[in-house]
Amino acid sequence: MSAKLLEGKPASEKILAEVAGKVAELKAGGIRPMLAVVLVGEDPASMSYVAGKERACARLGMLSETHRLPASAPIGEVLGLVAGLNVRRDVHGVLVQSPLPGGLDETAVVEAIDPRKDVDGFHPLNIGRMLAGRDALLPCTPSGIIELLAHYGIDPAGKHAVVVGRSNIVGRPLANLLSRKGWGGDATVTLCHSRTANLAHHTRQADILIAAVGKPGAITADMVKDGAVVVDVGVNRVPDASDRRGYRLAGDVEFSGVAAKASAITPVPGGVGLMTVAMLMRNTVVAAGRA
Ligand code: L34
Repeated sequence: MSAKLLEGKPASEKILAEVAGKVAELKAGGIRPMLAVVLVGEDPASMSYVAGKERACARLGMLSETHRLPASAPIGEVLGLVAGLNVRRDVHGVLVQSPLPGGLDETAVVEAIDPRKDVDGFHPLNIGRMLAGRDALLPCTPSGIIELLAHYGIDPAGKHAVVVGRSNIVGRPLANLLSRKGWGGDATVTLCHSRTANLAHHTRQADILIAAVGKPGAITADMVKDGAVVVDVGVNRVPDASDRRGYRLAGDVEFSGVAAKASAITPVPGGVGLMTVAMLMRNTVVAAGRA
């Protein structure tokens, strides 16, 4: 089998076009959607993702502002910044880029964000609403994966989806969305992680295999069933002297071997990452529309 490439570009462009329409409606009503991003420290990958989010806002005619703090910023300063953004009427979405530098309590920061402005969907109120199957701001990477599958006509209903990785950002919420009732869900889900015994035994059962491990080459061809749909969430920087940046991007999936076996596979870059940004834009206009 040779896999179909599930490119993020067409799927994300369709969502961004819808979002652009909503931005126009909001502007006609006197509301200009605004995303505020908090970036603590100078992690190069985080700086690049945040730049991508700013570009997406600008392209759609939305406002954005990025608040940069040094890695040495005390927790009180981060919390104070968030508190200020919470009460600003012109700010509709607030996002604190993860990971925070060591020593800063990520949970405390996330819980300080006004749930109505929590466009990452990380606040416990939004997580709880998601778990209960209610309307909520949903986390961007997991909801982006659901949208990506739908765009390519892949319906998880009745399929066995195996998620590898249990992070709060991706694996855990994605397992929930795939198993929930109705559109984009209805899958039977297995959630694997670093303590899973015989990982390959589980991944080989997957009709839809999602790799969200953060380790290049973690999923190899022998771990994949013939004809499986493979979604690669990893964005790993691998040192590469032949690249002008000194690194290249690699997913969690050993691409060439797995692509030979799978029926469909997402590329890295150009796959899930683009969906994450598109869903963030959608959440921001949703939050602005409710303001
Ligand atoms: N708070 N922290 C918070 N919210 C998020 O939604 C994120 N995430 C993850 C890391 N921390 C976060 C992101 O924004 C991962 N992530 C993210 C966003 C965009 C891209 C990848 C990850 C992306 O655009 N990837 C491009 C390549 C980017 C590059 O060249 O480095 C791609 O095509 O995959």
